[in-house]
Amino acid sequence: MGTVEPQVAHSGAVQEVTDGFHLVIDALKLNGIDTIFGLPGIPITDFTRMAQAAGMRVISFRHEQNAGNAAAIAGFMTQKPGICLTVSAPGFLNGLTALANATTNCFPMILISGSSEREIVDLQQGDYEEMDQLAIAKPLCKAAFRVLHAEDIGVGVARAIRAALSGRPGGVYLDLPAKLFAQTMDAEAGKKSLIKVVDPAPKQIPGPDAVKRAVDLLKGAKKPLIVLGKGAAYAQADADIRALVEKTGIPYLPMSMAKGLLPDTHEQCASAARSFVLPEADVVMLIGARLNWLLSHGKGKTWGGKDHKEWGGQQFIQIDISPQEADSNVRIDAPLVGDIGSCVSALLVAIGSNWPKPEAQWIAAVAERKNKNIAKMAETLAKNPVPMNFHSALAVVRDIVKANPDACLVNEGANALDFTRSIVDMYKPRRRLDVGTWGIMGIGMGFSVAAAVVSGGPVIAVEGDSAFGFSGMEVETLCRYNLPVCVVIMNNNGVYRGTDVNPTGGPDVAPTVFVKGARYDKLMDAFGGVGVHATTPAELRKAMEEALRSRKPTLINAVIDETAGTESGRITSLNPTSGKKK
Ligand SMILES: Cc1ncc(C[n+]2csc(CCOP(=O)(O)OP(=O)(O)O)c2C)c(N)n1
Ligand SMILES: [Mg+2]
Repeated sequence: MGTVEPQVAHSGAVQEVTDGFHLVIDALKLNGIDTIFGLPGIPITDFTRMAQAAGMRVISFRHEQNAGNAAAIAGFMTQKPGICLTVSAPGFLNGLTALANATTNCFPMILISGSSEREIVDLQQGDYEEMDQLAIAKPLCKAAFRVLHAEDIGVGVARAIRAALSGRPGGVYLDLPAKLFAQTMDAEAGKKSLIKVVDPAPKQIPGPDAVKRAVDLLKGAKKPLIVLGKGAAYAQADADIRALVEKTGIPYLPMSMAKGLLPDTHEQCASAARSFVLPEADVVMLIGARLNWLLSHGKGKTWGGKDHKEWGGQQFIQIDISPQEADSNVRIDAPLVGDIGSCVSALLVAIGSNWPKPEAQWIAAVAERKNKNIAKMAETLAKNPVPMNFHSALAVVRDIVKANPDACLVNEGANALDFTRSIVDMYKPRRRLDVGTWGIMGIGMGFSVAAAVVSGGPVIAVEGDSAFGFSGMEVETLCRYNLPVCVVIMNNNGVYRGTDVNPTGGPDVAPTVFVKGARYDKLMDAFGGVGVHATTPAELRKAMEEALRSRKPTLINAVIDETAGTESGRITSLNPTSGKKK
């Protein structure tokens, strides 16, 4: 229990007192939270010092958005809420994008922000960094709380933890006005006011009827398919999920961040036959995957519909912790509501030990497509064009990840994202960390820092040159904490490509184009890390091997053919096109 200097009470007796600073730290520690990602300033500078003095790991960033992204992904990796700590108004706003992104992705995090004086803020009298932060945070997170009195800190922290972790996880905002930190109270009473949260993410057992309905539907399937989402990865029910996939023998598709839940090289993995299995399947079991845009809303041509709105012929089983998820886009025939671990283990019991494997014809058809596409990809990967392109560079990354299956792979960009997702196989759960539901740029260095801090192991970050720019200053953070992160920048001179020209012939370059031949590696040199300029796959391989061996913060500027990418990577079709004839 942290206490401040003893105070002499009127009676002359010495009274141990504590204060808001110490109570927040004690409340977090009591709940097993040992790391804070943040950025100091008024009113939380002393908080960061005291947290470090109390034995917490305090990781300071150069911009709050990166600290917030770090907290969010730490939450995803550990099932403990990641903590992001920011100063009032501008710092808070900088953290807010990460909080909203965490909520969208169902990552548990708590954004703790200092705020200015309530009396002044509420009368809009122009305080230092004045802002009604609670009101602004509310629509962007799962829950938002403010604590005004030291004796309520225990409850405030407990409520934030429960809200972040229970049910569908998400982002929580905790507003701590400056005055709270200095408030004192009797240390013993303070200690008693803290809450160690019991069972913060209670199991939610699915109803037996719902389990039976799901199993009956699966039993009748001729061409079943399982889709694993990042909810399935988050659940940490890895062995049971694998058992369910293997006992049923059903082909499965991992969504991006579910890659590695089973090794991508698993014989039932249908990733390489995605465009075949989605329209062909008759019963699809979604495990922690939502039918949002990433799955074309469960309808349209991707699913065998004739136009973009028509449903395919599939029937769906959806395992989700939220009872409101079913029917969000198309009919869900068998919703299975509960936590994924409980749902999957209930299914395992229900399917028993002699579940019939899917029809051989279906398995063979999937295998044929898959093997054809894998062979085609192998041919492309074997080429060694000059200049290097995404494929020849990623063939190297693929080998390095295979040799280091425990490494986390952070990934953002457009082409740099899509090609990496399809080329680089993952072998272990929760190792692939990427742009998630929103396809957001800027997660790169925040995720990398957190992945290294949380796992203690190596991290490889494959970054588009544009994507990297959103959080690039955090390479200093990588160096400051000496983190084993190897950043590989797929440098094609711009957003999607480096070839656009200004149609007016004016002096400004096109909006998608950057400085040609930029040397991102020199950024790393500036802070004492290892910077490497790589123009061939051999140079890239050597630099990556060395980075993984040395565990030194490394940035490799991989020079990629500037003509190699496509507009928006694989989602070109989402670009609105002008209705006006050219
Ligand atoms: C916060 C945010 N801003 C903008 C975008 C739009 N956007 C999508 S991908 C991308 C960058 C693509 O370029 P790069 O990272 O260099 O990848 P490349 O396709 O060139 O490999 C941008 C700006 C976004 N997704 N998120
Ligand atoms: Mg680029």
